[in-house]
Amino acid sequence: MKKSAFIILFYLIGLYSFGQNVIDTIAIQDFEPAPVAPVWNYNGVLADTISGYASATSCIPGTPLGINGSTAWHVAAVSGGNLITFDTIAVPVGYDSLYVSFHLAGLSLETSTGGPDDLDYVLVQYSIDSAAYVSRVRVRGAVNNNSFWPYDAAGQAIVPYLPTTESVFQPTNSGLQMTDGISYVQISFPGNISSLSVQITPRSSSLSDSWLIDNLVLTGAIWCSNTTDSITPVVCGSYTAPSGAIFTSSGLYYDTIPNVSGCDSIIAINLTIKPMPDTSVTQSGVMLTSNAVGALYQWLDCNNALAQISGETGISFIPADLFGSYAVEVDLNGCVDTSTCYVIDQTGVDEWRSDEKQLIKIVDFLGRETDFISNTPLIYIYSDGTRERVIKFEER
Ligand SMILES: [Ca+2]
Repeated sequence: MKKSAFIILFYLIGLYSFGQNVIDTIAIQDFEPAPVAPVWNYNGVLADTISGYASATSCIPGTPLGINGSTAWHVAAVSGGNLITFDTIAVPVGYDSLYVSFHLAGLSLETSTGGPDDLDYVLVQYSIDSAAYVSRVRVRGAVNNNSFWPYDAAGQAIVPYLPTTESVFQPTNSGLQMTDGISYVQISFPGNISSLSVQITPRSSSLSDSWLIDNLVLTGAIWCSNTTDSITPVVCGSYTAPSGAIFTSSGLYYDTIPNVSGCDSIIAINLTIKPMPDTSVTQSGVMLTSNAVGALYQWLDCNNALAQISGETGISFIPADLFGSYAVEVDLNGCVDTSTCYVIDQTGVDEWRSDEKQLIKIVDFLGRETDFISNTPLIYIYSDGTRERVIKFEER
């Protein structure tokens, strides 16, 4: 069955917007044996990597050595510093801002005391667009030495890329530093730079002064606008929304698709679904009658590529040929569908030799039952299913 006249009327009623921050990971180094993509590669040799959880004899037994027990970069007893240069990343255009961040813990893995001292540090430097490296953040052990803290300590070192001077972050007191220990470092950059490189140098004077670094990430952020549209489709049968959702009844629906900037386009769909016409046909003798009520009809010749049969636009149809196959195209308020084909075979009917047949009814050429009318072509239908075309002329 073909379905046509699929009428969709789009009305743009309104357009307004609200924003959201779209965050993309441009590069990441998680220090795993098989690092996740997009990998932020580096030059230099990591002093050590370590995974799992701190031992019972450490300063914080059971605390993760990498994020959630994963692998981290570990530096202890490297008095000259373990300088690692993370590759220059070409920044894709379109970001409003960029962030370099990593997670940090300062521990003593050997003993229940100890931990990074004032002279131990993690230095973070950056280079924008291949310019000279700028020393921007230095996290130190406590002013009073022998401090330690896990990845979930509360202290943060969050700075913009300017000024190009070093900011120092460190706790004051010795021992466990859940509040002042710096566990997160972040430097923000404008989105219009072309490339960015970072150097990180953890420095540790002894085996009881461990720096643990994990999940170095370059993040791109875009502030984009959600958009909201409203459409009023009027369709036949069912409706496929822009997202691909299919609706089969009228109503108000909301559909969400990505817009050009990566935010959401939220579409209010005030949907009207019109019913498809009934395409069933009742066959009575040689007469076919569509069961659709109140529609437009066009009878078709199935043996001639569904060609329209001229003038046959009534609800009922009696073919002129003795043998044929016919269908009806029904148009109900603009929703058009076509019936299957029905075979009419009158070759065995001899309407002149049926003595017993009785007239059942008279129909006009639109298939409507009627009384006898003179000077008008009519069809007589008999009890044995045969029919006769009759026109009687009367003088006026
Ligand atoms: Ca890791």
